[in-house]
Amino acid sequence: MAYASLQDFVKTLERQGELKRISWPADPNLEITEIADRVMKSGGPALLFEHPKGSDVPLLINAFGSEKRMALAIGAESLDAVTAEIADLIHPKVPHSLADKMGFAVKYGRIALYTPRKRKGVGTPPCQEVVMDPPRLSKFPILKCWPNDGGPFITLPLVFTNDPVTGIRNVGMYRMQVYDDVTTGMHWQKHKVGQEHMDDSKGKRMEVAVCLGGDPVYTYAATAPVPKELDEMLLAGFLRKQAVELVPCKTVDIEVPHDVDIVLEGYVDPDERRIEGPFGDHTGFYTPAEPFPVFHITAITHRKDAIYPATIVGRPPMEDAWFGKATERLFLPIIRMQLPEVVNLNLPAEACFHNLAIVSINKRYPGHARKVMHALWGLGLMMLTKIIVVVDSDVNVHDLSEVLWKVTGNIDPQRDLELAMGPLDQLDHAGMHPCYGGHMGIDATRKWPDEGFDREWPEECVMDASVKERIDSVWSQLGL
Ligand SMILES: Cc1cc2nc3c(=O)[nH]c(=O)nc-3n(C[C@H](O)[C@H](O)[C@H](O)COP(=O)(O)O)c2cc1C
Ligand SMILES: [Mn+2]
Repeated sequence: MAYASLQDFVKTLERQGELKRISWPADPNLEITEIADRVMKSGGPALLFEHPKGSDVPLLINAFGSEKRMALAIGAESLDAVTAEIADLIHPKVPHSLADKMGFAVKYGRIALYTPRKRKGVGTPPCQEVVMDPPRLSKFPILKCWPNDGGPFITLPLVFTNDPVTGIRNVGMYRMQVYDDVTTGMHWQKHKVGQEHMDDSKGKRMEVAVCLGGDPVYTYAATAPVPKELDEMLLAGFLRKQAVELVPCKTVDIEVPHDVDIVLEGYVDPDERRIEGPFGDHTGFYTPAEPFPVFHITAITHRKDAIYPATIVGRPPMEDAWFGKATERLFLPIIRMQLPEVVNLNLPAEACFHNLAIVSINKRYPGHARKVMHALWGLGLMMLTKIIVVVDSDVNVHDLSEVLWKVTGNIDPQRDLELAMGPLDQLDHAGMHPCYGGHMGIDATRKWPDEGFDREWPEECVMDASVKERIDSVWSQLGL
């Protein structure tokens, strides 16, 4: 379902008991982090700080911070429901009856309806109700998150750029350090599409628009690792079952969703770099200050009732765990398109998503686990996965106790490790080189004779079904 605005989402969360309002004037300088961190770590609600110190714009945080809220944000009943929907889209049942055929046509016809389009309404679009003169970032309660941070930064920006060659839109989430009222950093990392657009702009200034808020599905879409050819706003339209309606910016040739809360318009100059950071990062460590591109603001527009959306990153689990979990569930059917042997996937939040992937497979031939490791390292941003653990299909990848039992028991480290080199996440602090270093695969599947294992693989200890039934029937009498 589509939300008319971020305000609308706030009301939905409130109705469902998922949001707390805080009228105490918490300071965006560190205090909001301390409050939000405690609430995130304990699975608490979304928080709306109505009067953050020093700003008259309310701040929303932890709005995506549970499975229920993330599902609500992307318009789904649950994250697994989205997996099923995407699987159905990719593997449609071949229509036989007339009714099936009509359903088929309706389903695929609808996708065209989800393509982003120009705004239907007339008059001033909500996101341009106020044109700030002069533009002033200090109006907003931008967080300084951790004591040794290089300054405040915008934590949930939706960065819109157009491919200088093909014109295809990209929306990514890249943090933006605030340098002054009209200048910020632009932390698109080496492997990200924003950086690629800048590389392809042949030294010319590249226009950028940054949105904050609006339908929360836009925020999820900006974090999704979709292929470069696919517009994140089409994904957003598909998830919310309604096309995203776009309006042109005032000073740059970029279109943005009409309903977002705040728009920062401006440009980056491919030749300019400025020291960005250090910042406490989603790895739970500070990542060092480094030169990154600079974003110059040419205009700021916003809704009259704008809410400033924010998150914090730090030692996991944090709110961003749910962005990762939504991606894990949405992309599982897409991974299965290329690797049908994959049964399930777990990217544990504690391992920051790119440090560990646990994958279960239907093993069909010797060396199959290693084939899956290399295939995943060749798939989009999965290339950054430091450790891949492969287990048999009967292992529940989400039960870390079961995974640890099977992995430690099933491997001979001399035989079952696959060591390779490859790209690493730019935030990885341990790699041999920045952005490049070791990858490890652990083949924790049962070993087969044609993999050189000629002893018998042991049987698991499982109770007889008849004994279980008998004990079930007397269980209540045992007082246990
Ligand atoms: C809260 C949050 C903050 C993020 N910050 C950054 C960042 O500063 N730089 C970056 O390159 N990616 C960051 N990411 C990850 C990207 O948004 C993600 O890789 C996305 O797929 C990039 O989009 P792209 O493939 O269109 O470049 C962040 C993700 C989240 C959830
Ligand atoms: Mn993208």
